[in-house]
Formats: sequence, structure tokens, C-alpha cells
Amino acid sequence: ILIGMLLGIIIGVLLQWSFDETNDRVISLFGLSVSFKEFFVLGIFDAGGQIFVNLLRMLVVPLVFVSLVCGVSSLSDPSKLGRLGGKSLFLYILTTCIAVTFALIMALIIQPGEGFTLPTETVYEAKEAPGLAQVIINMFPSNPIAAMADGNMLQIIVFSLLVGFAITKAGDAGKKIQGAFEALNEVIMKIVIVIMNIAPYGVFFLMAELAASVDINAFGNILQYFFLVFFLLILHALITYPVLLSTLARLNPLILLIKMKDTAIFAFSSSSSSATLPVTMATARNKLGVDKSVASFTIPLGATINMDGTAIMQGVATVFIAQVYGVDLSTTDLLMVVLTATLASVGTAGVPGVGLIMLAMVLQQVNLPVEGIALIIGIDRLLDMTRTVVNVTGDSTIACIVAKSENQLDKKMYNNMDL
Ligand code: DAS
Repeated sequence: ILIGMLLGIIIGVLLQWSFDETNDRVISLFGLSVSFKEFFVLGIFDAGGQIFVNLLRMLVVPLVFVSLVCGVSSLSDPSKLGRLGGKSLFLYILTTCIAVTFALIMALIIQPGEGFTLPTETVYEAKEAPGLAQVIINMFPSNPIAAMADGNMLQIIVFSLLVGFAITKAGDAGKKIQGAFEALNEVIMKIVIVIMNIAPYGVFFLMAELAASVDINAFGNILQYFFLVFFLLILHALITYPVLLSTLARLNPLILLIKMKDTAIFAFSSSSSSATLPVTMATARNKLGVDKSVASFTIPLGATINMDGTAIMQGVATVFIAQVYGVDLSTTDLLMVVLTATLASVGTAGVPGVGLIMLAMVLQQVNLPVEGIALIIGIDRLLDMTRTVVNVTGDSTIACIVAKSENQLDKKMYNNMDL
């Protein structure tokens, strides 16, 4: 997968350099004259990349539904679910709050937006940020099939929990259904392995299309913003999570970071926590020793509500945009950013670019001009890829901590570096 990624970047950059607008060779196919670069970049690489991401997404709803039902129905005592949920939720919210608070403080110190000229065009219409009550109400599906069709992850999670719980109370009938779900789960995990086998090609296409189309001169004027976010993302992944893992679970954090390599590449190239979910789940269960009953609950929940990387971008972007527009953020404003960024990440699924849409909610909440997003949209894709890696690393870290606290982590498997 690593080779696929590096090859993709090399080919993409070559394509960007050798075929820019001036000397882009035109090839005529069946009377259609199309530019060589367009044919490759917008044709083959884009199609290949989209097919690969679609294949990954295809699995998300069935995988979450089936593995969650299996996970809950295999719980010896369902009351454990409350503990699992409580621990996961607390840790997810805690790490996101740490992430966005740290980002705000660093952005206020570094002042990345000082001395910046303003663009004019507007980009985003901010959607109303969902209030806490609304987020909770929206978690309960009025139509679970519609929730699955729409990929509404929080509703799917709630429905799966109820089905799994009901199975434990349904005696023989429940046993039959549980067997069916176990079998289905095995089949779905086999599909994950098939898709992971074609990953090198999918990652190649995704990276080639990106490297050939990223607008390199957009960096000139917002390098400070870019590198501050990038630096904080790395810091959060290499300090916050390892500290939590070694203090709360007494596990060697280096092992987790090394075993997360494939998951990180999937997250980086797909920019989507939920598309990476099948791989995050497979890694947690087969490499980090997290028991199925814990992984099938904490990982999908994390992929949906835990986006520390996104919260870091939103913290820095908010301060950056406030500075550019000459707005002083009060302490109340900063607290509102922490709350809104945390809530926004709970309310939205992990798909590419969702961080920017949520940023519009955060800016609106503190009365900042939403068009400030135009400043950072040019390089957001690269940051999106990096923060998605941080998001899935957080999900895996919390899964290990919760599993360890429930004595559901196979420490031998975790420490086995051959896996
Ligand atoms: N791409 C999102 C994710 O999948 C993160 C983001 O958009 O900020 O986690």
C-alpha cells in the first residue's frame, strides 16, 4: 500500500509538471479531442480512486450494523454496554476538548493570521449548528432502513444497540439470530480483506489524482496556518494519545502507532474516517487485540463522533480567520468554539471535507464571516488527509483503553510485533 501511495504521488507530480495548461498535449479519441492530462487525471485516476473509496464505503453500513449487533448480543451482561458507552463517550469528548483547547491556545500565541489581506468571494452558507438537545434527539431513528440508506451513523448505532440488546433477551429465537449475525460478520470481514488486497491500486489512483491537481501556489500566503495545524496534528497523535495509552492502559504506545500504519495510509488517502472504518476495525481486532465486543462498539462510535484532528483544524482556523478579519475573540467566544467544535464533530459522519462544513457552523456560532473559509480551502485537502489519520488514531487508542479497562484486550496479541 505504501508503494502504491508513493508511486501515485510521483506519477501525479510528474503529470502536474509535464502537462500544465501551455504544453498539455491533446489526444483525439473517437473524434473527441481531450487533453492528455485531463484524460489521465480526471479520467483514469479519478475514476479509479472513486471506485476504491466507493468499495470501502459500501461496507460501512453493513459492517457497523452487523458487527455492532454481534458485539452487543455477545456481551455476557448487557449492563456492560452502559459502562462501555460511558467510558467511550467520556474519553472521546475529553480528547476532542483537549485537542481544540490546545489548538486555540497555540493559535493565539503564534498569531498565524496577522498581517493578511482579505479575499472577497463568499464560499459557504453556514448551516445552523445543531443544539445539544437536537443532536441527542436526532440519534434515535424513526426509520432504521432510511437511516441505513442515508448512512446516518449515529442512528444506525442506536438501532444496532437495541437489536443486539433484544437478541440477548429473546432466548432461543435470539440465539438463532445471533448465529446468523455471527456468520454474516465473518463474511463481511472477508470482503474487507478482499478490498485491502486491491488497496495498493486504489491508493495509487487517489494519490496520483491529488498530486496532479493540488494547487501548489495556494500555499504561498497561508503556510503559517498550514504548518501550525500540521504541527498540532502530529503533536496530538504523538503526545496526547501515547500519554493516555501508557497512563490509563499501561500499553506501549509505540506498538499502536506502528500497527496503525496501514490504517493511517487508508485514512490519509481516502480522507474519510468512515471509509477507513473496515480497516480500523480489522486492525483493532486482529493486531491490537481489542475484543470484538468492544471494537464493534467503540470503533464505529469513534469514527462518527470522535474527530480530534478536525477539532484542531477548527480551533486554529477560527483564530486565523478572526485575526484576518480583525475580530477579537472573547473568552466566551473561545469557550463557544470548544463546545461547538466538539458538538459539530459528534453530529457529523467522517467523510472527506466534512471538517470545513463543520467549520462554517463554528464560525457562525461566534459571529465570524463564514467566507473566511475561502482563505484556507485551497490547502484543506492535504490537511483533511492528515487530520483523518489523527481521527482514526484517536478511535483506535480509545478502543484499546476501553478494552483494557474491561479486561477485553489480548495483551499478547497487542505486543506481538509480527502481526
Ligand atoms: N475527513 C474527515 C474524517 O473522515 C475529517 C475532516 O473532514 O475534518 O475524519
